[in-house]
Amino acid sequence: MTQPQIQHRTCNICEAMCGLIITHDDTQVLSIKPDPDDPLSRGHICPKAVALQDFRTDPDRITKPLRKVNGEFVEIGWDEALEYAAERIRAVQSAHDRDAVGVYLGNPNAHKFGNLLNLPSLVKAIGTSNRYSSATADQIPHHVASIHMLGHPMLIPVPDIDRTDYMLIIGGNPVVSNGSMMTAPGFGRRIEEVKARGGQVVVIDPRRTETADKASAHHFIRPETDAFLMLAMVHVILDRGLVDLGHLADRIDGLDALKEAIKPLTPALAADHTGIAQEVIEQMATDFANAKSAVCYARMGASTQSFGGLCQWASNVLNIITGNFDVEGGAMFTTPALDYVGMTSRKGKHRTYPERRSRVSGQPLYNGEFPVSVMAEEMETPGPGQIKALVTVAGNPVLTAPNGRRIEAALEGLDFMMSIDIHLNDTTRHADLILPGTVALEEVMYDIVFHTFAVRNTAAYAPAMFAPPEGNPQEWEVIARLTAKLTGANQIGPSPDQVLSMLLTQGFHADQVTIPTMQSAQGSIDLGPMVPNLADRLETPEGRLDLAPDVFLDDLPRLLDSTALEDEDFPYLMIGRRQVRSHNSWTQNSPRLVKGRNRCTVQINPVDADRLGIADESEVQVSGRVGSVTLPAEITDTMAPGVVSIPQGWGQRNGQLSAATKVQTVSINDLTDDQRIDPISGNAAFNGVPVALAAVG
Ligand SMILES: Nc1nc2c(c(=O)[nH]1)N[C@H]1C(S)=C(S)[C@@H](COP(=O)(O)OP(=O)(O)OC[C@H]3O[C@@H](n4cnc5c(=O)[nH]c(N)nc54)[C@H](O)[C@@H]3O)O[C@H]1N2
Ligand SMILES: Nc1nc2c(c(=O)[nH]1)N[C@H]1C(S)=C(S)[C@@H](COP(=O)(O)OP(=O)(O)OC[C@H]3O[C@@H](n4cnc5c(=O)[nH]c(N)nc54)[C@H](O)[C@@H]3O)O[C@H]1N2
Ligand code: SF4
Ligand SMILES: [Mo]
Repeated sequence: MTQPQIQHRTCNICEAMCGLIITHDDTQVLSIKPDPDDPLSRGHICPKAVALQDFRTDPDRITKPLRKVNGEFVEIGWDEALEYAAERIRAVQSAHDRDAVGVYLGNPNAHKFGNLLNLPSLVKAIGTSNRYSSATADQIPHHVASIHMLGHPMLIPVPDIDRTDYMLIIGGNPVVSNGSMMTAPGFGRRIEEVKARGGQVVVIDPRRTETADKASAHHFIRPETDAFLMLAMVHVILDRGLVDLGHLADRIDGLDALKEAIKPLTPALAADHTGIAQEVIEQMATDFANAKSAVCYARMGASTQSFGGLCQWASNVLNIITGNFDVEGGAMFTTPALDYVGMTSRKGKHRTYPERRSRVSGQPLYNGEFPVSVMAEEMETPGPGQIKALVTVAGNPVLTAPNGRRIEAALEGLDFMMSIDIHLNDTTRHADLILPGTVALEEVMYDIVFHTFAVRNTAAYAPAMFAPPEGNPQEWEVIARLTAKLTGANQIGPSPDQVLSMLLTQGFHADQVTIPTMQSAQGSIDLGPMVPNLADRLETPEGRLDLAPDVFLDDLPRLLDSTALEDEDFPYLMIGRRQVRSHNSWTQNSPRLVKGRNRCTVQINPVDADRLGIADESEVQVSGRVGSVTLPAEITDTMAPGVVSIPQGWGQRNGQLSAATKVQTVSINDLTDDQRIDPISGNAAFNGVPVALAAVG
């Protein structure tokens, strides 16, 4: 055994980028502790950080290429595997067309620097327009709002929570999730600090969440009615002459069109739809406008719903018309060391959006990707452009996409499927070939994406801590080698380190942030709080900010027509839930994370449970248009009446990954409906799914 060594690195599991201090020797991790001096996370970690080591030593981890022969996976060599992959991809394309090979990229890629740098070349080499990712199960409404209002999908407003006086949180549970499109580790402490300086945090959620418990106030809302609420607040602010466009005033267009468009969106109407009293809505609007600084933050609950596009637009409008955009304490824009927006600038370019529409049901394409909701129909529906083969990289759509079992059935009909993954799970078990990936501790760490969304500018780099399993190339190299096989190149491109060094010279902190300075820093480098900068960075062709893009105004009639009528067959509304000790669908094999009672329960309000004769912990059948599941009830007044919640990420049917849980759990996406979609952005509407409940036995 070698002498213990210490490495500072940021955690790659969720978006929070917590600073870690890891003690290790040549073969194993000895301890994982929070870095108290990290300028962003300030000593915060969650239980998942310690599990980082488990993903490396997981006995079920795939470490050799697996090829399916007569229905059984057999180990094969790397050269043979890459050769086979390239040959099958090209064979399917020769038999059909280039678009016959679909690509699905999952969430872990966003945290894997080498993948992010190399996947675009792989996708280009495959040459397909059938591209999908978890982004349309998650966040595309944010990008769509930024594209239409600010001109660039990655110019994302981030709440300046550390200086705000009033924060309105709509459909986010950052005390559990640690923030999303808002990297904000230790959110509970950050809320305490807002309150300690005399500010307020108000939470709007159909569930009284862990975040709501720490906030100054919480209001239940009927799922999918948030656009009514936010637009009614805008209505009040306009009506009472509380508008203040601040320093961006001479760059903002569309105020008159906005005024006209939202006339019908009154607080009385919003009260009807949301279930929040009219006086409360009016008070929230005036409090927001009168606060020294304020910020509205609308997330998952407001984006993965039928009005996701309108919600993200409305949230931006609230911040802009109250002078809380690009100013301290409001919604601000980061200046990261790796300037992704600058690298991909659209300044002066006229483009039309959506870029395309999908073949079968005409859903919009943004950022070069079709909505994951249409992936099944694109596999099932014959004709030119039909998906006949699929490549997944770090994704598990059978458990994470709406109506995932429809995707699962469609996978069975493919001519070829391959996955780059570390697990055999409900998605990858359908592959003809699995190439093993490498885990975080075997790779360099630099976060390209989440520095762009962080509430404070920092930069951190760490080299790989361990070698990959014997014979396994680093994952970026697997991707690069497959690309080379497809293009016929006899060499792979530069290493992630080489690319990073180059990109940092073009960023906002080129003088201060290089790989050597980050390595000698012993933890994250502090680059300070966010600073106003939007005036020079607007990416619309004319460099102006549009308050009232047509794409949103044109969707208002659909909102106004939506009725709160109850569906007789499915009278309850289902929403999702995130949990502290799991991450999406892939951490359920870590014994230290899954230990304890079964957390895959349906939460039901006591009044509803009473009416249905459902006892706590008894089995309940939950059914919707696409499927039905049975799981234990958890009766709790944290749920709004009429709304039930099931956690996401469970329900692995393949025995292997559920070994650690011992109990059979269910997947919420056996119930979510691929036909429920936000037509503006194409995002899946996971929330507000109509369901029926019945006691079992
Ligand atoms: N109903 C409902 N559905 C949801 C959500 C919800 O709130 N409600 N949330 C949505 C959101 S926000 C997201 S981001 C998506 C996520 O959707 P996905 O990205 O499809 O799913 P993950 O669970 O993140 O699956 C990650 C996959 O990557 C593999 N993996 C993990 N680490 C590595 C690695 O280092 N290398 C490789 N090659 N593979 C790795 C895992 O084994 C797993 O197969 O789910 C969405 N689905
Ligand atoms: N522990 C843990 N942390 C995670 C993850 C994880 O799986 N586990 N996943 C990571 C990922 S990929 C992401 S994208 C982020 C997401 O992070 P968040 O955006 O914080 O997501 P959730 O925790 O799902 O919170 C969504 C909230 O919306 C509420 N909600 C549902 N429907 C509605 C509605 O119609 N209106 C309103 N107002 N609220 C509604 C839900 O009750 C829930 O409290 O979390 C990340 N962090
Ligand atoms: S909050 Fe997220 S980044 Fe921080 S330790 Fe937990 S999983 Fe890692
Ligand atoms: Mo996500």
